[in-house]
Amino acid sequence: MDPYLSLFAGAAVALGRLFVAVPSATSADYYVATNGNDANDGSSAKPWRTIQKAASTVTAGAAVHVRSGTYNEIIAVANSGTAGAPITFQPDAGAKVVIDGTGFTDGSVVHSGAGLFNLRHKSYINILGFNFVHSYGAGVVLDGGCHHIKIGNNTFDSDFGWNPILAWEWASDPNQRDLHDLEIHGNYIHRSFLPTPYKWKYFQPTQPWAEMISLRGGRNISIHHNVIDYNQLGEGIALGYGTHDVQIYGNMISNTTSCAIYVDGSYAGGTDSSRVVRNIDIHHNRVHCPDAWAMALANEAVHDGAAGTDTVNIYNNVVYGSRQALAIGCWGPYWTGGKSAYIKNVTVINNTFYDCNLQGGPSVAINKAFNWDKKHPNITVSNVVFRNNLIFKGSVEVGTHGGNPLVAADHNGLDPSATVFGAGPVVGNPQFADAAKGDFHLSAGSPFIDKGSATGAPAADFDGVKRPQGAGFDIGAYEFTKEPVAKGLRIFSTGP
Ligand SMILES: [Ca+2]
Repeated sequence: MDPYLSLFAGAAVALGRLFVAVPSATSADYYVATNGNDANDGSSAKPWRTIQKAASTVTAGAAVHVRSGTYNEIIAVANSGTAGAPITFQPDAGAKVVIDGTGFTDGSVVHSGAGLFNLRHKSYINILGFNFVHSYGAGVVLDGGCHHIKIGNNTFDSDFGWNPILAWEWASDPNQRDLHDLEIHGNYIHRSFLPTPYKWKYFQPTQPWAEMISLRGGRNISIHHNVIDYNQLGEGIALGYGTHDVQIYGNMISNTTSCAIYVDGSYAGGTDSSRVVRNIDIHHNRVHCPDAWAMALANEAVHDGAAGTDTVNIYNNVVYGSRQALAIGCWGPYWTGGKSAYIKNVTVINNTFYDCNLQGGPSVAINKAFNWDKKHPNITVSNVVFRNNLIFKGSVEVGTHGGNPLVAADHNGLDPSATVFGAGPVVGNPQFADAAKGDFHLSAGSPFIDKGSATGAPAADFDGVKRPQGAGFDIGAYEFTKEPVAKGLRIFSTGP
């Protein structure tokens, strides 16, 4: 793990726990223990043996308490909770519970894409605090029309053949694809390869490519305070297929490949052109991925005319030591070719991007193809605002095919060695507090203090410090304060 991230990983998980729903005193409590018996009644004195027994039995209002131990099973939940009476699955107080999928292979999973803990068309369920290890497929799977689900404070620290957390709308019946109101928070994910005999074959025959948190459809979703510190092959957080109204904030992502936060406007499920990826806010995330793009707005455009991204706000993110900080308009219709797509109405304001050209090229590429992305010009990028961003040890490049995508580019802080970009740039050394240790606060005397624009600036900075301080708005993710901010306490503030 990145040393700076390791410093705060515990804090993130701890803060994530603040969001845990505590079952009410009126909950019906059930217990599972490794010395239990599924013929028991599930009481504290007579616990069940398997989590599956609980998942098959309990109804709305139940709290399932699992006692310490390793449970070698895969689980499918039978019943939903209700708005006033959710069902919660969690370790018993102080217990450490491992859900281990060792031995379960393709023939034994519930259906394609299944994981260790499976919800299909279920609602009002909380899955909190488990340690998932060894899955031939996914980890926690929300399938079809799931809603009002919380996946919080779990650990996925092992080999997974597919996505540790997957929420998708796949269902044979279109009326069962209503996925919404999800909260995915405080999870820790460190995913290694499966050993060769277990390599997942769902998409690729030889490589277990996987997104660590994957949304394929759905709306009203928050993904916050998760720590993803390793993914040998695949993205960190990825969404597409018409997913909309999503908040991605307070996450820390390091050492993924491909892309840490990936927004793909394509829709793989048909030709429904209404399925636009839209209203996505990406803020207060911290990313360090030497082999990956930190953030990318892409469009693989699997189906012509059914693909688009509209309204993405990217602010108060800190990215450093990465392959590239941000790409807008990339991974064009690369896979199928010849299809068209659009990305429009994007704001990129008050981010800090440091040392993000580790494999050449610019730190920020807007409307600009990769060398191998031959069909990229089929994406039309438009209406991009790029303001108050600090780009040091890196540059910004903007392509103009289809017209200039920028409606405003101003008040950015640039490296003296980079090509001057946009209106009213401020060029200089930002004088970070301690870049080598990952501290990108500005020091007194930084040329970027009070030189930003008020227009569109977030009301608070990465730490939650109100903007502006002093004589004006600063450039970058941090607003300079004379008194040091209590780092580690406020770093995960959600801002405005
Ligand atoms: Ca200021």
